[in-house]
Amino acid sequence: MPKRYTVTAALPYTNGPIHIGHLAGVYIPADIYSRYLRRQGKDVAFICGSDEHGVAIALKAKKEGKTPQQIIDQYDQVIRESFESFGIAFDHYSRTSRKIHHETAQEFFKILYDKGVFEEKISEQLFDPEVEQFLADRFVTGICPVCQYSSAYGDQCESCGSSLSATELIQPKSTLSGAEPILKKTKHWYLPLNQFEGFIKEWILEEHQNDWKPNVYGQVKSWVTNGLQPRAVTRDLDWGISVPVAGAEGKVLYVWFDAPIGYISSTKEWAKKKGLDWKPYWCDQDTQLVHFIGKDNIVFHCIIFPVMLKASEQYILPENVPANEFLNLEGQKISTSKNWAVWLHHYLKDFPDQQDVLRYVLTANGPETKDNDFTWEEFQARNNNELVAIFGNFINRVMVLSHKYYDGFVPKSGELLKEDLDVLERMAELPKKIGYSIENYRFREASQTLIGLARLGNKYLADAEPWKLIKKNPERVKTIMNTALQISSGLSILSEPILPFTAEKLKRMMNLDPETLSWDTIGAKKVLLEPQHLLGKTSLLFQQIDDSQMDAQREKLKKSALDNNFEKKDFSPLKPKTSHTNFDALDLRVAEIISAKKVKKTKKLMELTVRLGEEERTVVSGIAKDFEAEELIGKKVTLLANLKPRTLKGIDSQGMILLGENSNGNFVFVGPEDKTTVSGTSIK
Ligand code: B3M
Ligand code: ZN
Repeated sequence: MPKRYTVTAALPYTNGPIHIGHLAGVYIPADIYSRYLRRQGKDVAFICGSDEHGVAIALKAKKEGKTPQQIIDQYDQVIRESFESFGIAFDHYSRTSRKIHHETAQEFFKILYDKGVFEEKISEQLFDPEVEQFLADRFVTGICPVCQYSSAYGDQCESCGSSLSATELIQPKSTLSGAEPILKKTKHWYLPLNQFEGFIKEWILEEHQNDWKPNVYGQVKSWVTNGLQPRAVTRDLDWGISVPVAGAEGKVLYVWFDAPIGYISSTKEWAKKKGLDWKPYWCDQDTQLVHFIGKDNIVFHCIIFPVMLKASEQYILPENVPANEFLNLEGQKISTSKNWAVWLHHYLKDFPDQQDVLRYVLTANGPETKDNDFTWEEFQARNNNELVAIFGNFINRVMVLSHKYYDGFVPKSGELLKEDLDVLERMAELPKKIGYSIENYRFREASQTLIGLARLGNKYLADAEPWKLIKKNPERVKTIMNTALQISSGLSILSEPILPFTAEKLKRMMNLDPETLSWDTIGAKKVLLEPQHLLGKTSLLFQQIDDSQMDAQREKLKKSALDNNFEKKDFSPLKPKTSHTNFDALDLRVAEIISAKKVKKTKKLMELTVRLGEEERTVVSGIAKDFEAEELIGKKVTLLANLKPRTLKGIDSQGMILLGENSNGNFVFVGPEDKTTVSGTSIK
């Protein structure tokens, strides 16, 4: 048993508010886990903070004509409020712009530097000649060399998840000016991940084969199989933490170098405030360190940060990194830029005091093992059929009957019959069962076991029918109601990690002292409510949600996405003027798709056979996410037919199909609308 727990949740970038995807993927699971541990009397530090450096923030500031400082101050506030209102109970929430973090990150860099860990290299990097700035990370986009996605960033492709260097991008383009970057020499410090391959293999691939989630383990494995490369941890940028060594003037730490150190600086700040020593939380082998993150952060938390920790020779390594997959929304990827999201501050306006409904739905349907879809239909169904009809209904019946029969005083139980003993027995098993699920990061399972207890209580009452017995056998009814009240108290205790607001409310209704009863009391089958205990006032725990509310939400989503796409879409700047000769050099043809199949082991690529008059050719196109193979057959498209062939995943692609985007950002064909167009003919 570990002595203490350091639980971290990914530091959100302060370049926008947070949405349900963040909550489901990271913050709710982390909060449930920490709340549960605290209830078991464990020493827990649940740590988070705002991630305030990096290009994403510098870019947002440029776009809005503000300073980065204004941007981070604005969103740090919004994000804090969202967390607080959803009951995400961090022990500490800091900011990476604080002095303590700058110092901690610089010190960390210095330790590795002094140990000679880094490689110092002068290399050619992308440089925007128009704004005179080096381009890294999100300052540059281009075609992903791995999956051909057209808007990969300079450090990562969000489509296939590959981690990239800006110079690997095909047809790179500056996001600042739209200019084509040139190469310019600059010096940087590299973390030689390649030298730590053996360490990662032994530590994760061998030791954690069975206890890490398959999605996490699998990603690490494929990284290691592809070979780890040295990675630059410094950048030429004017927003960030300056590199604390001579010869690095004007350079800052790469945001992914400083951000995870933010967990440490936030812990330091917390410990100082509490008069504690921070060190055991990061350096003592008896501490269990757990990182809650989304799947796009796996490489940083499972490879890069652990290598940093290991190389420093003074920190512990994470015991687990239970990364979640993504949550989609109404069948589409959640997207900030397309405004396809449910923002927490909007939700709260429309559903005040219903934080637990969202907590519950996002837990019950959490993307634990695969990407999942959030729909308003399911939200409504889970609220009405589970929270209202099962949990709320049970509590309401118990409370109303207790007030009616006994003026709110807990009746004394007579002899317990088999059916009473059975339910109490089953309740006594739950602390262990729910605890096991939570300790193993199976929060969906935990939520269903919890609802199972309310279901059990409901069924118990329905079978015992105290309302029918009250005249004939009032003594028996006392036992039934006493038993039902014990179950209600059990629910108020066990629901706390998942439904903290409901637990609070329920405890008030039952007039329970929140601190006196523990999970152990339930497990030990002790009486939770003594006879003659006076209950509090009854109120409804949950409210029915009707169709019109859901229609309104769906409408709102569609409308905001449309507005956003038409009014604010960032169209890439027009390219410089070109000559007719250049245009004439392109041979555009009408082509008919005659067969299609997905390219194995890729997400986006489709292998197509197209007919151009007499001729048939193979073309590989990145459309597999937007079309099914079957629907493509017979479609007429525009083909750039005289492009030099290119080999993609071992297939020779002879040409390029022209594509546009619809308002959802999906690919659509641009081309011959008229069905009579003959394939093979030139497009002029
Ligand atoms: N700021 C990235 C993200 O929001 C990020 C996490 C940092 S955790 C150290 O995806
Ligand atoms: Zn890619």
